[in-house]
Amino acid sequence: SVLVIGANGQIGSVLVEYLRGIYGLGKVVATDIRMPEFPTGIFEQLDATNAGEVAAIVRKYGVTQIYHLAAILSAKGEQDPLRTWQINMQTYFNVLEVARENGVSKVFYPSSIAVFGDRVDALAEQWSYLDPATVYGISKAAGENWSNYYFKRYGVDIRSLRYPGIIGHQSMPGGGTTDYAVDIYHKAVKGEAFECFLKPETTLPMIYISDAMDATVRLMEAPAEKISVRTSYNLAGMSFSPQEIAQSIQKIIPGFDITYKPDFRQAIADSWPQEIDDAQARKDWGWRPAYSLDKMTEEMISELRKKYHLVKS
Ligand code: VAH
Repeated sequence: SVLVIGANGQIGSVLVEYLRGIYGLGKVVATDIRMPEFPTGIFEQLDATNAGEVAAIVRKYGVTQIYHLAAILSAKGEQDPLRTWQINMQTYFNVLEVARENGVSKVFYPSSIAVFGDRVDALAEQWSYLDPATVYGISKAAGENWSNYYFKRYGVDIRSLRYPGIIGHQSMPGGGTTDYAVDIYHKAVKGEAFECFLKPETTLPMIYISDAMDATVRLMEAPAEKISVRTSYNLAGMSFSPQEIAQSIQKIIPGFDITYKPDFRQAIADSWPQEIDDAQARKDWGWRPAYSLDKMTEEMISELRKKYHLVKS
């Protein structure tokens, strides 16, 4: 079976459905700290900071792959730094040890563009220096190095992607700095104005959820000998600023209005690169993004209009 930890999250909730489509409903075990209102398949309540609980689930379902999608994100993580570090690291140590002790064949570890800091200017390369500005980014950079350690010392086959900001219509993000790029579509579709917590020209690396899912499974399905990066692969979809995504939306919803009221998240965004060089992922396992900003906008608006029952009759 495939175990997803953090199945209620922005990525986890979409990844569970994507994996069920590939491996079958009975082969994917979704878990999170709270039961969802409407489970759509096998779901177990799991506090991943508890090693015994993680081990019990792995044994109960004969887990062969673990996707670790639980973490406190960049903005929320700054409210209580030591708790963020403790939760983000303890959950991952439990995954690493349970995988090692139970012969789990593959582990997916999500890293982030948040591992890059002020030493990187506009373009983040695969081996750029990591000086993360947030506790979340510090925990992700540490997790990358632990992944590399468990691969080299114990042979645990851990694979990882540095996700850009992920944008999708299926789930709401929580506590991130890139979350504005999801909220903006919901407001536009409902005919509401959007107040953006970043400056209009703040360009950030982003990726559409479908491309993120495709990249994740493509990486996990690649032959082990193709994987040359055991910390974490840079992954790029597209880069845009709030004013550019607003302009993309206004091509379909001309009356859409945006205002700007930068808050503490501006400093987090300013510490991140504007562009990502993902040449290594393209070379090693054939990564190619399929979505441009306008193609994503078209799909986000049409999907959200359905979700809000606003489809033009
Ligand atoms: C965040 N969406 O904003 C997450 C992600 C690239 C950003 O790590 O914290």
